[in-house]
Amino acid sequence: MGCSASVPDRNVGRIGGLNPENGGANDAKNLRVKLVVLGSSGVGKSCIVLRFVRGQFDPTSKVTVGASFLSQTIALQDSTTVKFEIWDTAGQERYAALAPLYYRGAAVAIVVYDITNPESFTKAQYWIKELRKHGSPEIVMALVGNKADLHEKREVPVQDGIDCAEKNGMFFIETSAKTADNINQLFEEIAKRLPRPASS
Ligand SMILES: Nc1nc2c(ncn2[C@@H]2O[C@H](COP(=O)(O)OP(=O)(O)OP(=O)(O)O)[C@@H](O)[C@H]2O)c(=O)[nH]1
Ligand SMILES: [Mg+2]
Repeated sequence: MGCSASVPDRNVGRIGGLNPENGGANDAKNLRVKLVVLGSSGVGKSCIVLRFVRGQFDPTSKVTVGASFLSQTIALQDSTTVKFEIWDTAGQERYAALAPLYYRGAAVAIVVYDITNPESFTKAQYWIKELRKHGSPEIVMALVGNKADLHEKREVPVQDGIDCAEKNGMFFIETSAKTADNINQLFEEIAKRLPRPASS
């Protein structure tokens, strides 16, 4: 795997990947996690977040400037609640230098590409490398192939996504923010994979 992530040194009070300094959990039943969404411009990051948080799809979604913040809480079957504090980053190249501000200290990273756009898949691999080098060592990472509704225009085979995720110890899923396919599943699977604080 060769993960050479550097460890942020502000780890005091840290519980697994949940960093209280960044709004992490401090209660075994009510988790609060910082989540960052990364990927090329136009892959559908904002639409995925909007679908998850508001249940809506915006076909005229505007490019994100800097980053936007939204939060959403879900309840799991074991009665744990997870509050996702979501940083939806801007994919345009001019904002690339800002990304560390958002992924630093994040407990979860969702790396998104568009299944109709191979360049976005290449860029996703760049973000994965970046996260492994500079993200938290315990970060939970998901690789998401979005726009799965456009299957007739598919250019990135499902297997390529599966292989890339497996190689990097990530969870993989294809989604459609347009049809809502697998959007809730994405966040539920992430929630299940979060390190839990030991109950005292
Ligand atoms: N067909 C289809 N279109 C989608 C889907 N998700 C997003 N889109 C469209 O793709 C375009 C870009 O979506 P955004 O969510 O704004 O993209 P983004 O990744 O946030 O882009 P930046 O903010 O520039 O980084 C919009 O026109 C959306 O309507 C999807 O699942 N299927
Ligand atoms: Mg956006």
